[in-house]
Amino acid sequence: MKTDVAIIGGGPAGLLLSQLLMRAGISTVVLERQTRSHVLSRIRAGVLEAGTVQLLQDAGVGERMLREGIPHDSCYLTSDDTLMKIDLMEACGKQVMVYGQTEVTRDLYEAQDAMGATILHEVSDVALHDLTGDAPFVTFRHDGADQRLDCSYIAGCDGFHGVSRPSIPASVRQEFEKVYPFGWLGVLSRTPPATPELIYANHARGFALTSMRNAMLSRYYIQVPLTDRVEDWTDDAFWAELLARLPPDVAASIVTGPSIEKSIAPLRSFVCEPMQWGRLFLCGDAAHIVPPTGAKGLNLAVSDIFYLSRALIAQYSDGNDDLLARYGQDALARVWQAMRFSWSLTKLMHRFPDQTDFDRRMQVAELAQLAASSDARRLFSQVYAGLPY
Ligand code: RFL
Ligand code: PHB
Repeated sequence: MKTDVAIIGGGPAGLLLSQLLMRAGISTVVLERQTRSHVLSRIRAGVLEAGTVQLLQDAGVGERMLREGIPHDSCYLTSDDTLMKIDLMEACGKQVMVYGQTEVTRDLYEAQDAMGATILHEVSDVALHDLTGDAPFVTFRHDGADQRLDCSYIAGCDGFHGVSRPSIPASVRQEFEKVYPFGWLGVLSRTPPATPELIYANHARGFALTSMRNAMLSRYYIQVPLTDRVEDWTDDAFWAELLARLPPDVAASIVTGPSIEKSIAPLRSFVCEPMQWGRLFLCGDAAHIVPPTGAKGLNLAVSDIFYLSRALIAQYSDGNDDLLARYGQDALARVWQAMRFSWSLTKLMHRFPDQTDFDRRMQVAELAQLAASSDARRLFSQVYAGLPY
């Protein structure tokens, strides 16, 4: 098999890259370890930045998102039951869009099918070869047979546990990591959302978040110790804990119901440098992980794809590889800004096991500054709604 760009991973990053490249006449093959239904069963991110919304439209996959997505002009932060509105529109002139990662991925699969894309599912033993030469190739098993895919470039879009990042020699790779001492227990329920806007709550019992997918689908999270297992949490226990962490009037408006998905995600900040090695380019979670506070994970995967698709299209259309040579540099500049924002919002909104009274006063002071200063709200909103590419 032969293609221009081999894409490892058929999550949102890999599919969006394939979609943008195919529209520019560049051939791709996507290799995905899981079945399509498995990829589409993962409940993850929910908030799209303005730039993500634009790029999805440019990729020809914006129609359903514009019809069914919910534009949000603001979000709320609470601290010990005091509610603070951050008006994104007023602060920076941008909105965000609530539209689930599952739906983005579904739209991408449909658009790719319509274009006759080659997406191979249930591939195993993927290995990358000759990355620093000008004829790299990928070997893998599919349908019980060993296969070889020759290509000009490889995009590593295979998430945090994929094979692409470890294919960069350990001697050149530098990894930056921070692991947080808690996780998020998330519940999806077929109930109307509590409030029109998202609420990030800092409470003495721990962090909580109210979010949604649509008018009849709510998404809620609570901070839990890393030792908790999802089986330990009955629906009743989850709802009781969520309500206890929200201001009483918000808690009173929550409609509870059976969970249709329940999972615990640990919180981690992680960056791999460089993001490129020879003909291999890392994108999305393969290169970096953010804690979900601030919803930057999916949006960063999309901004990586913006930089990489632009660079590959320049290379194929006029032979100019300047943008490809600086892909990692361009992507990382934005990655570190989102990294700082997610880390800082995580520190601001969670109760840490070793938190002192002094640390708590620092949170209170920072929240007071956000409440008092339109400059502080502007800086927050510019990153929350999405820095420009
Ligand atoms: P993905 O979505 O992980 O897709 C990678 C794909 O690569 C496949 N794969 C392989 N394929 C072939 N060969 C291999 N050896 C392979 N190894 C892996 C995988 O099966 C998968 O289909 O990465 P991508 O495309 O970079 O997209 C990034 C986003 O998915 C991610 O940043 C966000 O979902 C992060 N994230 C969240 N972000 C938010 O903004 N808000 C959230 O609420 C939120 N919740 C989450 C999350 C990430 C989670 N993970 C990864 C554990 C909840 C979880 C549980
Ligand atoms: C979600 O709706 O899943 C969501 C929203 C905001 C976040 C993280 C997750 O910061």
